[in-house]
Amino acid sequence: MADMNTMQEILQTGDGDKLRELVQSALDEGVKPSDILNQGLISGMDVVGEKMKTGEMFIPEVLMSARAMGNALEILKPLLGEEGAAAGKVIIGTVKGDLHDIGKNLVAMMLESAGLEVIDLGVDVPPEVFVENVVKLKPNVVAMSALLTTTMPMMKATVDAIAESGNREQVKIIIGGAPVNQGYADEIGADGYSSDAGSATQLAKSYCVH
Ligand code: B12
Repeated sequence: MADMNTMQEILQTGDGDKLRELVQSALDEGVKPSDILNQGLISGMDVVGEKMKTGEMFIPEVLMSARAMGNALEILKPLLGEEGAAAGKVIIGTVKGDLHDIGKNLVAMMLESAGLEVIDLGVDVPPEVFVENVVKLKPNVVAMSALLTTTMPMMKATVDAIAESGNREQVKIIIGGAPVNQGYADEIGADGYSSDAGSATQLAKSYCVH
């Protein structure tokens, strides 16, 4: 029998090859891809998130888990597509002037693993590039990351640019990154803020599932 607890444990060790094997054998046993995703991988990543908060796991280990999850997702992605379309579309990027992307990448991976379609615009993304992609891709959610106090104002500039383009009503805007908080989100007119990748996923999903 496929054992979801083992899957969660292997995810925490960051062993991508072993995790792929476990996912494949669960599929061979007839376990539904969405059950593997939710009970094995996402639950496993929840534990990783908790351990990160309590200081039991450090960033390099978290990244290894995230990468292992990415490996396993490669197997599941096409199969999940068969079960139902992505629950929503998110564009994500680190704002102009800011090159920090570890947190953004974690958030992007978690969103993907929650079944959302994620378009990653990368780092140093100017407001006009966010706007172009809102127009072109019509996402449900725009997610912005900033790690520097000097680049936080770019979040406001981006919210304003989206509003000026006439698309503000069509998207929800969420922000995150160490210097940012809920108060800042309110101040610049963003729809939401999350302090970590786990709650970012719940927030984004709440804006996607209709
Ligand atoms: C790694 C790092 C770097 C790396 C970045 C590598 C990379 N590929 O990202 C390098 C060495 C390149 C770097 C460069 C610089 N850095 Co730096 N860097 C850091 C460091 C040590 C860790 C950041 C990190 O990755 N954290 C781990 C991730 C997982 O956490 P996170 O990003 O906060 O993300 C989580 C949440 O915030 C949230 N989240 C993140 N994004 C989003 C988005 C959304 C939508 C949501 C909902 C949630 C969310 O979820 C994530 C996962 O839980 C921090 C110190 C620190 N402890 O934060 C300094 C820090 C951010 N850097 C700092 C500085 C000053 C710089 C430089 C200016 C240094 C210099 N003089 O050149 C340059 C700037 C370069 C630039 N233009 O961006 C300062 C910023 C000070 C400030 N208040 O502005 C810090 C705080 C260090 C310090 N104490 O001085 N840095």
